[in-house]
Amino acid sequence: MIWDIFCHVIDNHGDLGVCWRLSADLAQRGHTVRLWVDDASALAWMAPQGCAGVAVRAWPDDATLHAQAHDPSFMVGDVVVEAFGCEIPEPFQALMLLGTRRIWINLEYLSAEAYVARSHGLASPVMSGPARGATKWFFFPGLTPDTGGLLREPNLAARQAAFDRQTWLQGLPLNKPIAPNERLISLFCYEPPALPGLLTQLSQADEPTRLLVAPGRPDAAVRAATQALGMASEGEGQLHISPLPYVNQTEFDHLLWTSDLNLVRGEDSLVRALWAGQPFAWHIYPQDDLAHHTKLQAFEAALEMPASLREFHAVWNGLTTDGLTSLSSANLEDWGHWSQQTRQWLQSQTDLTSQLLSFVAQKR
Ligand code: TRH
Repeated sequence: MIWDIFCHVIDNHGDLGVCWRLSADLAQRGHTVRLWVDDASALAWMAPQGCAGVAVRAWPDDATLHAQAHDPSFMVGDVVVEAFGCEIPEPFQALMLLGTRRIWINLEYLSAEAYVARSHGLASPVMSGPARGATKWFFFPGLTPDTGGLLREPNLAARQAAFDRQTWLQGLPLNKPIAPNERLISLFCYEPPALPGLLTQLSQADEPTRLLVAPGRPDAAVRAATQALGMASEGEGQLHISPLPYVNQTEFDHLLWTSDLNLVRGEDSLVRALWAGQPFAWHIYPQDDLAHHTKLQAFEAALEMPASLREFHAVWNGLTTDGLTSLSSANLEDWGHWSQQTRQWLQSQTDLTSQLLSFVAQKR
């Protein structure tokens, strides 16, 4: 099938990260995808190699849409996906009504809250605009079989089985080589209030830690925290800080598979941390109305997270100002055990792209 996927980048990298991953997964399963995006700049590092079968298109302006409307060779895809509630331009909606029926999917954000299973797969009648009377279908990613599932490419497990951690580490551009006994912690976060507490804890720990810091907001947050603590920017005591460059999505997986603890954020890196099967903690995207507190608690409950990891999440996400839970070997071992069990449970469910394909087949 031909797919038109619309992505509006609000902030950060998750909107494009998810849309690219879905597009590439569909293309690898033999579909043709046009990814319409208003800011594709992050693809330069996220997916510099592109993907056969995916054409990235600028968000269509009026002139483009006018030209398309008069171009007999242009056909709207069999499936149109509007990601995360972005509004498809009205002239494109008008084109969607011409010819054969298109399936219109509203792909939503991932959550473990109860409304997800209730709303997944529901029809949403279009009440106004040129597509008035048409139907959109809600498609909700989720953690249970009664939702749309999680993105998981068919070759992921094989890639993971063939991965060699040591070889990969040797190719990582670092400010100081990693010692054999160093623990590796990857950091991809916003501005966690407990970041200074984390740096202090790691610098005073019994064993040495290498903090591998993603560029952008995580790097800026670590710089601000070291400055506030009067700590050297490369760390002190048992902590050594190494800033990383942006890497593509495949390499980002390798970082998560390699690290002894992954501190991830947002939506897509959370899912990749789940597939990595290593201990991880989530810095949830903060919302002004504190809706992220409920979302975090639903996630913890759905995945039956151990109490010590919930405590870490509460402090890391600023729900409490208590001291940060210790990243002791015993805790990491516990969290690793839980993470592997969780991965196994999630792997037993059908992945998002397979579910989306079945859903579309059923609605056509
Ligand atoms: O960037 P994010 O914080 O995106 C967020 C969330 O999606 C959130 O739910 C949404 O509301 C908000 O954006 C607007 O985190 P996320 O979702 O993990 O996306 C990051 C993407 O960037 C992911 O696909 C992984 C990718 N990535 C790389 O490929 N290489 C890198 O070096 C890094 C740091 C990230």
